[in-house]
Amino acid sequence: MRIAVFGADGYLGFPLSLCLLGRGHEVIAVDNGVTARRAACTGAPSVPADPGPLEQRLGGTGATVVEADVRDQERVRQLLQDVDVVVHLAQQRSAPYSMLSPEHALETVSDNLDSTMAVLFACRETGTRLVKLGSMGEYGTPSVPIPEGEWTLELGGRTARLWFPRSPGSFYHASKVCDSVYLRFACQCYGLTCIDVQQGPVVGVNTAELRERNACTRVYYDDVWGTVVHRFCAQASAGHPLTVYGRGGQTRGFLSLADSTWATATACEQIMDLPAGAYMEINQIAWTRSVRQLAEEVAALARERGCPAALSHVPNPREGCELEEHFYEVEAAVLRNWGLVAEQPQQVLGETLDYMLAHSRELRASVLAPRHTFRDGGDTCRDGHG
Ligand code: USQ
Repeated sequence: MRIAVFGADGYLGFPLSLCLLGRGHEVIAVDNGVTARRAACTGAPSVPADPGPLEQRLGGTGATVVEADVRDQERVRQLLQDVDVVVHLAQQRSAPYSMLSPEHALETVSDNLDSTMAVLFACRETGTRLVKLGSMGEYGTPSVPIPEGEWTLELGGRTARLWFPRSPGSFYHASKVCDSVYLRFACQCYGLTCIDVQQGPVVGVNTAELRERNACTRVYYDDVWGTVVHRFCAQASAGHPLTVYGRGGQTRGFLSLADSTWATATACEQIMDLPAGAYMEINQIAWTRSVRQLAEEVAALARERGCPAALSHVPNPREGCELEEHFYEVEAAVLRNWGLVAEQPQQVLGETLDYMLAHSRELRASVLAPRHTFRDGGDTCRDGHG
């Protein structure tokens, strides 16, 4: 199949492109380099700091690399001619970034909306099927199990198949809710075919294809772009306490980078079997952990490697926007049915820690502690990072 990957230079996009190529697909890898520029503005280097130009990193694979802004409707229409499936990853993907200031909130919601609308209308015209990366954070943390797809509501003696209620915890997550609303409607109205992948935080630095090419993806560890496990591993490697926000009972559904690329590549193949007009939601997670448990596991692995790692419960910068103790259970039957054999947390955490230890000299100490809160919405950012 011909598959376009929008956001191919990101943490997920690059390994996904390699995975699709490995499965024999033709890949059009599209990016405009904005994530690296945004990260530079918040003083946040990735590890490695510069993995090199995408064209070079995909050299010899047969992938077509295109520099393009996917908010540009006309450009997206051209790019999707004769493309079977597009994977849309080209969005602002950090919850903390979206909470830095009113400008960052607006940038997040408008960029994410513009790109989704451009992709949606191009798909309508070209008949390209869409695999869209959403977020488990669309649902928040309700005190009941989160179903996969629609659920049955009984009210007033009647029943209805409805969407599960959304409860986003940042403007970023809210932008993902909007994406889902527009895409579901476009499937119903225009006969678009879409898999909306509600994914939990992705963990890890490696996939089979990255290992084979001895290549790296962009891994962030700072308080704006770094996700929790990458931060804990970087902190342990740099001798910094592991910053558990608040009580640390925040529980999420995680999966490894290798499992995420496998699952998204499988979605690209499975979507061809869906009837036109189908809108399918999947919950892309493999295992659940609380933040506190993760910190304890990373600290234990670090101690095994001779690093004296300690936990520090710091005031939660997301106070008021997330619960620190809650019930969390997620239905994730689709991935199981597709045959995912998930990598185990112990292995993924150990590998990520070893990666950070190997790069410990590159780690920037100033971005390891939280610098911004969700509620102050801008002043620290303006003061600290212009
Ligand atoms: N946390 C800590 N200490 C830290 C950093 C984070 O305790 O140093 C906690 C946060 O308070 C939060 C949890 O860890 O409760 C997860 O935070 P995160 O930064 O790892 O992930 P999040 O902001 O939720 O966003 C990430 C990705 C996003 C994706 C989302 C899936 O950046 O693109 O959509 O995970 S989900 O979390 O299910 O919404």
